[in-house]
Amino acid sequence: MTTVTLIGAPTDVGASVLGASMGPDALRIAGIARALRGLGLQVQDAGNLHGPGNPQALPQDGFRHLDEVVHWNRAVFDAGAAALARGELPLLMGGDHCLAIGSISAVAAHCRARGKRLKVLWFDAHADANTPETSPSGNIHGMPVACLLGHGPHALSQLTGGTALAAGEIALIGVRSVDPVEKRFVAEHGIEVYDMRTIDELGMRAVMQAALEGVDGDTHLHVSFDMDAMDPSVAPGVGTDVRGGLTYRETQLCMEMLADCGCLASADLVELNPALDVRNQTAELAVDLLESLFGKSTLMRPR
Ligand code: B3U
Ligand code: MN
Ligand code: MN
Repeated sequence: MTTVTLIGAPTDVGASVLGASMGPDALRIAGIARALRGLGLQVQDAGNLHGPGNPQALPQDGFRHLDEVVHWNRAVFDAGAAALARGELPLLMGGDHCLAIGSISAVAAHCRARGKRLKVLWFDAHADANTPETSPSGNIHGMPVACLLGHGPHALSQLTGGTALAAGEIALIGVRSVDPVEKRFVAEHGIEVYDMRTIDELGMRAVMQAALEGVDGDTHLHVSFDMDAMDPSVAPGVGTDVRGGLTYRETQLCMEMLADCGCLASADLVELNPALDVRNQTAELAVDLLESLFGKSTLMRPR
C-alpha cells in the first residue's frame, strides 16, 4: 500500500504577499490526513520543516530573499529525497511555489538514479518562468520553472549540482497571466503549455489526454498544484489571484484523470494563503481535490 508522507513547508519567502506560510496548518485543519486515510491510504504527517523567517526585504540584483529561499529549498529537497528513498509518496504542503524547486529537484534526482521517465504537470495561473533579469517583482515564486530548467540564480538552478529538468519533462496547465519576456522563454524552450484558451477550446478532457500522452508504468508523475490555477470565485485564498481560472468541475476531472492513470508518485500543493481565505474554504477545496487525485470516485469505475 502506498504511504503518503505529508511534508509541511511553512514559508512565504518567495512571495510578496504574506500568508502562504500558514498553508500547511490550514490543510491539516481541513482534514488532509483524515481524508486520505479514508481512501485506504497509509498517511504519515512528517510535521513542518524549519527555516528562516521572511525578512520582507526589497529586491537586490533582481530577486528577493535568495538565501532564505535556498535554505528552505534545501530542507524540502532533503525531506522529499528521504521520503522517495523510503518508497513513499511525498506530498509537499506549501508554502509558496518557490518550494517546488526543492521538491522537483529531489524527484528528478530520484528518477535519474533509477532510469525512470519523469513528467511534471504544473497547474498555475502563471508560467513561473521569470529569471532575475526578467522578473517584474523579484519574487522567486515567479521563477521556479526557469530555475528547474537551469536558468536563474546558480544556487537554485543547480540546487543539486546540475539542471533538474529538460523542457520536454514539464507541461503547464491553466496559465493565463504571462509576463512579456516569459512568453519568449516559454516559446524558445518549447515548453508544453495548455493555457486557459486551449482549455476553453478543447475542453479539459482532451487537454489532460494530451498532457498525459506517453505517461506509462515507467513514468514518475509529479503534480505541482498552485491553488491560483483555479478561479478565484472558488479559491479566494491565494496571494496572486487571476480571474478566468479553472472551474471546480474542470479541476475535479483533471484530478480524476490523473488518478486513473495510476502513475502519481509525488505532488506539491502550494500558494494556499489562509490570511486571504474565507472560512478555510480554499483549504477545504484543496483537500477535496486531493481526495480525487488519490482515487476517490463517485461510482465504482471499470478499470
Ligand atoms: N509573473 C509575476 C507574477 C507572479 C508569478 N507567480 C506568481 N505571481 N504567483 C512575477 O512576479 O514573476
Ligand atoms: Mn506558481
Ligand atoms: Mn501562480
